[in-house]
Amino acid sequence: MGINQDNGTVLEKQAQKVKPPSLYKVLLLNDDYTPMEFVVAIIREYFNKDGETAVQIMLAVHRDGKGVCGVFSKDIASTKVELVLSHAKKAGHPLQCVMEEV
Ligand code: TYC
Repeated sequence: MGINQDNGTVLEKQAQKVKPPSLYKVLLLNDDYTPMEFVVAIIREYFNKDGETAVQIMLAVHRDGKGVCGVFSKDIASTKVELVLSHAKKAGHPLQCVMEEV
């Protein structure tokens, strides 16, 4: 069932059940060993923040135990988590990164 156009095409009405894609926060978790400069570099590289913003986010994580670096679609969030974890592991730091539905 659809709306007939005079050029012969039919526009189907979108089903009401279609939902907007879920969004996910990507968070860094604090630990006692990862150097502050490394965390700042990670935030700049993977979350596209300037130096000042990256320092603020890092200090908030250091103080509060965790902090949001950005909000993304599920696929992008999960890719960011994997890239951050793999970079930290390769560098020998225990930095943890997780995603959480908004
Ligand atoms: N707490 C760490 C230190 O004192 C710094 C740090 C900040 C580690 C944020 C992880 O997600 C983190 N060196």
